[in-house]
This record gives sequence, C-alpha cells and structure tokens, in this order.
Amino acid sequence: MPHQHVPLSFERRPVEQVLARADEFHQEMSRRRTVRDFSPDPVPREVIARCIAAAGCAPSGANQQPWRFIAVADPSIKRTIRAAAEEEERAFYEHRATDAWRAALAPLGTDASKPFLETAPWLIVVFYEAFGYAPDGGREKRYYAMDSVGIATGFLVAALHHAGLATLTHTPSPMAFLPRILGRPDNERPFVLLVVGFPADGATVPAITRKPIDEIAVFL
Ligand code: IYR
Repeated sequence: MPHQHVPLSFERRPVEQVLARADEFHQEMSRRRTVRDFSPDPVPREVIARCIAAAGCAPSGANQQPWRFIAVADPSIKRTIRAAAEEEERAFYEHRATDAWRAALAPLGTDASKPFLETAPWLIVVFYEAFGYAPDGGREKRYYAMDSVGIATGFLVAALHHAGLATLTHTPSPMAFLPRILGRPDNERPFVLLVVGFPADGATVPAITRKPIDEIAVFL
C-alpha cells in the first residue's frame, strides 16, 4: 500500500509564547490531584465523550489505536464493580500486600472500602487490545499496545482535569472481574479504572509533594 501523506496542520508560535504556554500547562497540571472523595453530582455524557476523544488522539504503535474506553454511569453496573473490587481489595489488604507495600500505601490512607465506585457519576474502564481480529476472523498482532494505552490514559487524565473534573486512577488487582462484568471480548485486557466526577464538598487529599525538576530530569 503506498503512503498517503497530507500537509501538517501546525501553528508555529514565537518562542516566548511557547515558554509561556509550557509554564501555564505545568501550572494547570500541578493542580491535578488524585481524589478519593467524590460528589454524586452528575457530569454530562458529552463531557466524558469529548475527553475520551482527546485520549484517542494519543500516538500508538503502528497507529493501531489499541484502546477501548468503557464509560459506566449505570448505577447497577457500578454497584457490581464496587462489590467485585472490594472483594479483591480485601484480599489485597488482608493477605496479598507485602509489609513493604502496606507501608508505602500508609501515607495515602487507602483501605479496601471503595464507596467512590458507586458515588462518582462515571467510571471509565480503559482496556488495551492484546491482539486484534482481522475481517476474516484471524488474529492480528498489536504493537506496543500497553505502552500506547498508557499514553492515551495520560491524555485522558489530563483532558478530564483540564475540563474541570477530578479523577482517581484505580487499579484493583487482579482486574479479571472487569472484562467479565462489562462483557468485553477476549482480545481486550483491563488496563486501569478511572473514577471521574466532581470532588465532594470539603474533600481532602494527602499532603504530598512532587519531585523537583532536577530530580526527575537530566539535561545533557
Ligand atoms: N489497589 C489498592 C491498593 C493501592 C495500590 C497502590 I500502588 C496505590 O497507589 C493505591 C492503592 C487500592 O486501590 O486500595
């Protein structure tokens, strides 16, 4: 198949503006916090759809776009997810977690109780395609599927924050109950569950800090 290229649509900005925009974006992202205390206030489906569309603009291996975003507002599905997640989390906190893991989580104050899975108006379960199905039913390889979906999830978290919503990245482990409850096909694997909504009035977050730039970046 020949390559078909089209002109790039790109706005070249003066470098001072590039710096100002980089600074503004950092300021905005620095205000993003993982929230565990959600308001039940509804969020329109259109908002979620636009943020998912932004996530779908992420780069992906061979442009295979191996992501699926299952957005759940249905209270009975949320209830089922909560019950299954809390069962796994009880096993995690009571048996599976190592002492070191427990100690690492202690400052966050998390436990097996996950009321936000029902309270928040939306759960977005992100899946990656471990392989694809060709039109003839044969299996198609996927390249860098998890990596690509990780990047798309970053876009999604940023888009939701930018829109004015709070998120929680939740990874109940193991997550096998998610494809089962959501009826996903056998080529999809759960990647992360995002809890999305407005924070509850008076919500608090752990007093954590971000590593400074010289600790996370090396310029050569
Ligand atoms: N999945 C558990 C435990 C947990 C693990 C990590 I790593 C966190 O950053 C936070 C929690 C839970 O959701 O409670």
